[in-house]
Order: sequence, then structure tokens, then C-alpha cells
Amino acid sequence: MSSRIASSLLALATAAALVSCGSSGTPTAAAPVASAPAETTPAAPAAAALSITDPWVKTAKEGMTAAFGTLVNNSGADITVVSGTSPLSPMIELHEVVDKDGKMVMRPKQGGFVVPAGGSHELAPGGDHIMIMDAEQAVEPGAEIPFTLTLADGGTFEFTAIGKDFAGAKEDYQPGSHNG
Ligand SMILES: [Cu+2]
Repeated sequence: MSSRIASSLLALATAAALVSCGSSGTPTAAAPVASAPAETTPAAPAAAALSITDPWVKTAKEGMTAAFGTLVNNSGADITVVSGTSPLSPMIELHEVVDKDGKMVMRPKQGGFVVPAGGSHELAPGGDHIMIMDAEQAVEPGAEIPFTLTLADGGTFEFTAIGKDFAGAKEDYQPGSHNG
């Protein structure tokens, strides 16, 4: 008997939950509210949770330059950027800047850029950056340069960076600072 009542209450509660979005009335005989079952949501594509704030490219003549911005991860799982492409250059690399014998040098970042769950990863002069190794055209102020980043899950994230003058970087983006 009591189990029958319990199960009908459960049915009522379930029905109420199903219509709760559009229902104006609230059941008065509410069953004890269990916390919502943790549904196992399928892993969302990482790209859908990624965004970039203030993306820009250092203005340059043909040759080397770099793109910057703050990658923001709105998901609960780390997102790893493993590579990038742009029509600006056939050679795009993900770089970091490290102190080597007192000199700041840049090099490909092993493992790519990891944007932490619910956090961000800044790309800035003197730090991690998207390296444009061989720009085939000059980057003028205000130019709109498209980029596509490939993520560890195989998804892609596209954004447009704006050409911006910048002279304050400590590292050297001129030819000669790279080996190969
Ligand atoms: Cu670099």
C-alpha cells in the first residue's frame, strides 16, 4: 500500500518535472525532492567551449610575426590547442618564450597550448604566441587575418585577428632568431 503511494508520488513528481518549464501551477503534495540525477552528457566538442578575447597580429612586412589574444575555456575540461593555420602563411607554429642562458628565446611549445577548464590561457608578447613563420604578405594596421586552431579532440576553432602595431616585445621576431 505505502509503496504504491510512493510510486504514484514518484510518477507525479516525474510528470511535474517534465512539464515544469511551462507549468504555472506548483504541485502542493510534492514528494521529497531528490537531487537531479547526474546525467552523463556526451562530451561536447571542445571548440564550442573555446573563445578568444582581443585577438591581434603584430603588424609586419613579409616574414615573421605573431598572433596574440586570450584563449578562454568555458567548459569543465581542459582544452588543448595542438596546431594552427592561416592563409597568411603556410608555416604557423605554437611558440613559447623561455629563458636560455639569460636570453629570451622562443621555440615550439611541446604539447601545445593547454587552456584550463573554466580558465584562460594568455598569448602575449614575451610569452606564448601563435608564430607566423613566413607571412606571404605584409600585415597592415587594421588588417583582418583569419586563423584556424586545431584542438586535441580534432575539432577546429576559427577566429579573426586584427593587425596592430607593437614595438615593446622583448623577444626578437626578426629573421635570425629562429633556427629552422
Ligand atoms: Cu615565435
